[in-house]
Amino acid sequence: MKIVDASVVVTSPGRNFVTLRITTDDGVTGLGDATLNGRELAVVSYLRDHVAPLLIGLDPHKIEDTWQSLYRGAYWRRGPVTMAAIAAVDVALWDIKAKVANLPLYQLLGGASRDRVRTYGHANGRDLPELFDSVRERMAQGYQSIRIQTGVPGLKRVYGVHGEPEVLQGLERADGHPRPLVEDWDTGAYLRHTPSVFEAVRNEFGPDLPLLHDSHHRLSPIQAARLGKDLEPYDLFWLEDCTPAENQEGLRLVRSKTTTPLAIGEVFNTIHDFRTLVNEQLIDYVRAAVTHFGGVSPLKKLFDFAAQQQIKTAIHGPEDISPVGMAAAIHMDLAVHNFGIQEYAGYTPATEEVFRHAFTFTDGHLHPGEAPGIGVELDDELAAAHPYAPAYLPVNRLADGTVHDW
Ligand code: KDG
Ligand code: MG
Repeated sequence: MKIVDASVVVTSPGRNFVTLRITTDDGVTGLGDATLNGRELAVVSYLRDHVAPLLIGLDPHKIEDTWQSLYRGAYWRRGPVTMAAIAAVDVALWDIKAKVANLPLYQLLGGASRDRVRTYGHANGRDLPELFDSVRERMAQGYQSIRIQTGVPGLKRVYGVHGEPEVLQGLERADGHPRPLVEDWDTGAYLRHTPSVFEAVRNEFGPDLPLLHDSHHRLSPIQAARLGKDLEPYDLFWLEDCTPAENQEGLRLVRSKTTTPLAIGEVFNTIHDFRTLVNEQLIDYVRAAVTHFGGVSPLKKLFDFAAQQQIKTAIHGPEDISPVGMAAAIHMDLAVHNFGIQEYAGYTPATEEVFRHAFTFTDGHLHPGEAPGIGVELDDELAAAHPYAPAYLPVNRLADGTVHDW
């Protein structure tokens, strides 16, 4: 069996998605997600110009060898563009291998370790009444664990609250060029406000509902330690990305001051980024995405490494991971022993039409389905009806104009 084609499809059914399709001489196809939010076309070029020509003629079954040759052979290792491109190849090859075996991917990863995959959904509101409505809406959709994000008094636009669709569509074009939206930030106001939000949510929804929160890389270690301590009475499932994720050693201070569980790693690309965090057991959940970590093959190695320190998995699953990347994640979730939770933001109806998938969402739980492979098909005609649209994530500025981590 040989690879005869590797082509890239870019589609934007509400947001941009980049998909690699690998085809074999037997006519078997495999899909891989290569979406890198806000930098999509860099990965398209990496795949089209540099990777696709190398794949033609290779045996699609040689997944590990292909992965190693793309990772080591380029010499320039790591980084989100490289690892998203390698991830797309890896997942497409796993898709092909599982289709040829006539098995859903999870069967090749060791088989099911559970019946279904627990998820969490996103609730947000500018104020408490809006937040409570959002929590009720998520619960009505079946979610049994909920991420809480709110506005902060005095700030106009805050991460996780004001909606990504605006970010995509509301690009400022004063001089004809797209510009990222600017959000504002005040760490003191955030630290003073956030514990009162969780107190109110606990009073409204009781002690049992698992609650999560994402600080989105905005705090220094001492600030993160304070927030973790202040949130302890509200029994969070986790506090996510409390400090900029690359500051691994900073987590020692946070960890020594709080028992609030910590989750980190959605912007990490390789197992090396987790080394100190895992070896010193400084976190409780690894958040890497199949799509940005080089695919299923390296993520399985990370999960096995994390398991030695009783650290659980929590694959990144925002709207900007395509249904292809999500499907691969759900197969891993079903199979690995140290599964923790899966983030699932859901998709727009237009996205569901372009990407038809076997995975299902019922009572707050996902299941990958029993279709051979990862269980996703891409409709090329519908994809072409949604052309690429330039998009940026926002930037964050303090009151005096200083750029802050977003
Ligand atoms: O593209 C950026 C998003 O993926 C990120 O902001 C989402 O932090 C995120 C999360 O936890 O889902
Ligand atoms: Mg996050």
